Amino acid sequence: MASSRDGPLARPTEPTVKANEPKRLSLLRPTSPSEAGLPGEALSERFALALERGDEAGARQIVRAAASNGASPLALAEHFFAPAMMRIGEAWELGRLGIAEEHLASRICEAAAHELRASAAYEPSNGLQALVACLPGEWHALGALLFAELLRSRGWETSYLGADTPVSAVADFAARRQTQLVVLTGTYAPARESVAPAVAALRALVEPPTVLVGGRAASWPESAGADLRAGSFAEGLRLADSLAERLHERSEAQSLASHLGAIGERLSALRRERGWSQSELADAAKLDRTYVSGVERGKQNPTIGVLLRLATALGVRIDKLLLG
Ligand code: B12
Repeated sequence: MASSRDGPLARPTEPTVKANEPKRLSLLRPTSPSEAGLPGEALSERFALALERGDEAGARQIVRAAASNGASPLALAEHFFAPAMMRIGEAWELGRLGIAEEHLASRICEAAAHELRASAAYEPSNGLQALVACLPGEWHALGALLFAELLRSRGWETSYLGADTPVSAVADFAARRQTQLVVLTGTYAPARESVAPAVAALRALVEPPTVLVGGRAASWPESAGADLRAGSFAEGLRLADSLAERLHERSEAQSLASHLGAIGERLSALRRERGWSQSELADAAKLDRTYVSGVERGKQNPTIGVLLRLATALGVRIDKLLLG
């Protein structure tokens, strides 16, 4: 897959702001030549300020502007959302912001995450199902929400179940949706105790999904039993991308094997109808008998030329072998 989609934060151009728009939108205008020269950085700074001020419309517009001007969803998650929330946490620890402001900032982030969809970097569906949920007892949901959006941007059909999701609900949902990838996230240390039971419940399913533990939980010793672990969004996406590739390769191989098997069965049936042995058919088609045997067992991938010779020898059209 193209690597350019994860490139460094694109430099978005400033969105147009009309003179009569409300004052909060003045956040979008460059305020100094250095900001004008580095609009990506300027916008991320303004996003953090909008969160501190509780300005949802401003925050959403900044993300939308950056996304529609070329910033990838991954770059926005890493350079806008994560550092801005880190700043909110620091301001809260210093007593500069209260719990209410921190809650508001989290909620605005959740709303602004939907603006990532303005990015042209969203890929069409890859036909694979993913599920993202926070471990039981885990209320830090923003990383999970953003990662769910990042998976969507990569074509995964993604269900986001949110904070504090019971293990049984995750397993049940994954089974019903035939989910190929389950992502469990954790930040708060007490959620550690749920990792092993969650992984075990998912492993016990008839078709067990791949389990990725993400966020701070990736470094917890309790997460060692998961199939995949990723501490950063970039690493998580890299693992999800390569899983998607493996799953597609596997399903292509399965599909080829089933086509070859069906062609072999048709060939064998037509030969028997004529009362021929494999050697007789091989002689008529000027092929080796062991090769004909391999085609009948679906073990050979015959060329169109070989199929034509077999069809001609049997006195049928080639589509009789290909389609029945
Ligand atoms: C916002 C916030 C909350 C909000 C969360 C709201 C929400 N909807 O998410 C609320 C108010 C619920 C909350 C509650 C609490 N919080 Co709090 N919270 C924060 C804060 C300020 C920001 C977290 C955040 O959203 N970051 C944005 C995300 C995107 O970034 P990130 O978490 O750094 O994640 C990075 C990577 O881990 C990774 N990543 C994250 N998720 C995922 C997922 C996947 C799949 C992948 C691949 C990667 C990935 O990518 C990110 C970028 O690199 C942090 C401060 C901080 N310094 O982190 C404290 C912080 C996380 N909270 C903390 C604490 C202690 C609490 C409370 C106990 C407070 C209390 N006394 O009640 C409760 C616990 C609630 C619970 N049971 O879970 C501690 C955690 C300590 C610990 N390790 O246990 C922190 C670090 C604050 C501190 N310095 O003490 N909190």
